[in-house]
Amino acid sequence: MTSPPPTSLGAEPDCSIYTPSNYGPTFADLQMYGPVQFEGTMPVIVQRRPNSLSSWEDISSNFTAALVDGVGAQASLQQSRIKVTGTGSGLSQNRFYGDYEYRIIPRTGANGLKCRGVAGAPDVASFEYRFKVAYSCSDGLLGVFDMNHDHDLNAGDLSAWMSGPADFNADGAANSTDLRNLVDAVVQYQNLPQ
Ligand SMILES: [Ca+2]
Ligand SMILES: [Ca+2]
Repeated sequence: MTSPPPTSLGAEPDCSIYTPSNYGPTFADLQMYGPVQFEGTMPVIVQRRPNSLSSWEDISSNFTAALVDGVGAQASLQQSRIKVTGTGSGLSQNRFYGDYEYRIIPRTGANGLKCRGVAGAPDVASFEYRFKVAYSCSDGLLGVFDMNHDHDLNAGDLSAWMSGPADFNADGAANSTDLRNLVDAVVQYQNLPQ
C-alpha cells in the first residue's frame, strides 16, 4: 500500500492505491491510543459504499477482529491494536475490495470495544476510520467527488454541487466544509500526473 497525499475525505483522510491484480488489502490495522479489550469476534462495524451518493452497506459479517500489540512508536502499548481481517467467501467478500469507500466505527455495548485497565471498562471514544480502496488515486478522487459523472474533476463539479450539495464528510450537513473538500479534490486531481 502506498500513501499519496491525502484527499480531503472524511475525518481520517486516506488514499490507497491497489492494482487490479490484487483487488485490495485483506486486513486493516487500527491503532488505538491505549490498551483495549472486547468480547466476541467483531468489536467494530465495517461498512462500504461504491460512491458518496450511495448508502453504506454493513459488511461486518465478512470480517473478524483480533487484538494485537502496538508496533513502531506504539510498541509499548500492548493489546492496543485491532486487526480486522476479511473472512468472507470470494474476492469481494474476504478483503477490502477495490473501488469501494470504507468506514470502520467501534461498537458499543456488550460486544463493543472497551478501554482496558480503566475502571468499569467503558466504551472507547467514538471514532470513524474512513478510506477508499481504488485502482489509482485519480479513480479514488473521481469515485467520491465526480458530481456530474463526466470522469473528470473540474469547475463543472463545483456547479453540480451548488445545484445539489453533497455531504462528503458524513457529518449530516452539506455545507461549506464539504464544498471546501470538493475544491481541494479538484485542485489535487488537476495536479496529479496524467
Ligand atoms: Ca466531473
Ligand atoms: Ca458535511
